[in-house]
Amino acid sequence: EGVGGQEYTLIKMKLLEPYPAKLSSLAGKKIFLVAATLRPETMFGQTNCWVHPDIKYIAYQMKNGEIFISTHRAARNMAYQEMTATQGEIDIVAELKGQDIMGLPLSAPLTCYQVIYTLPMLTIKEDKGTGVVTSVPSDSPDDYAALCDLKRKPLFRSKYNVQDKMVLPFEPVPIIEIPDFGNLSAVAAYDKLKIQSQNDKDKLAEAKEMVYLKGFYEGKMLVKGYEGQRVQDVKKPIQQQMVVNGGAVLYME
Ligand code: A2H
Repeated sequence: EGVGGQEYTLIKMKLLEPYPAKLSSLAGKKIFLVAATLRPETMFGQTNCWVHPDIKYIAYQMKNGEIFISTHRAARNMAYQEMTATQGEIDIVAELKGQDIMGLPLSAPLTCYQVIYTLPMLTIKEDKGTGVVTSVPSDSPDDYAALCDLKRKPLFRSKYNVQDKMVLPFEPVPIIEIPDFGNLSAVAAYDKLKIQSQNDKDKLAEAKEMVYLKGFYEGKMLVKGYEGQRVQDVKKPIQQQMVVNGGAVLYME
């Protein structure tokens, strides 16, 4: 544990009011679920936000008056990085379980969907990033598999109190073209390997291997403003664009 290692982009996904019971005392304040990603250039394709129903999260006060939601572990890292309201400390305003923040509407940077929802992902690790993951099913096999699970299984949705409207209208968005994989590389890899669910660990690892390096070196952007540019060339500029516009912050762990 500690600071200094991997740099992540923290995507700020703004919670829309009215807030749920456990956060109702925070009405009028800006609350963000923050998701750690290594792929800022894919944020044009966000379709939802993943939280684990059984993981504990906290809401806490940041330096600029905003409130972030993440695991306690990530909050501690942010405290060390002088991002929280009191330097080195965490001012907790709510303690939550993933299920308390399931099915909530969010506004996220760059995505074409005006409102996206928090949905359950059972493979989230408690000890990585913030415990909150943004979902880009076009380019992440894990995200596509988890979204397919929810779309196919009404019982899985109802178990976690997720409504159809939070899942069914959301389709992967073509944002990056990769030779041999087309414009929805995660979908192509998922189909090719006949992946069955988000728990298909080995095949998902293989799918990731298939698309990542090739995507980084040969992937070309399809989105407006970046058309035809290489993934490796737009990563930093797109990260910076979000940071400047208040949609993201940098975070180390
Ligand atoms: B990535 P690394 Cl498009 N549990 O973001 C499980 N997965 C987590 C996590 C956690 N606690 N925290 C972050 N992640 C995911 C985008 C993306 C990502 C794309 C393609 C691949 C990809 C959209 N989801 O990651 O072990 C986040 O998903 C492939 C591994 O630190 C984050 O980036 O390398 C990535 O894993 C960080 O994993």
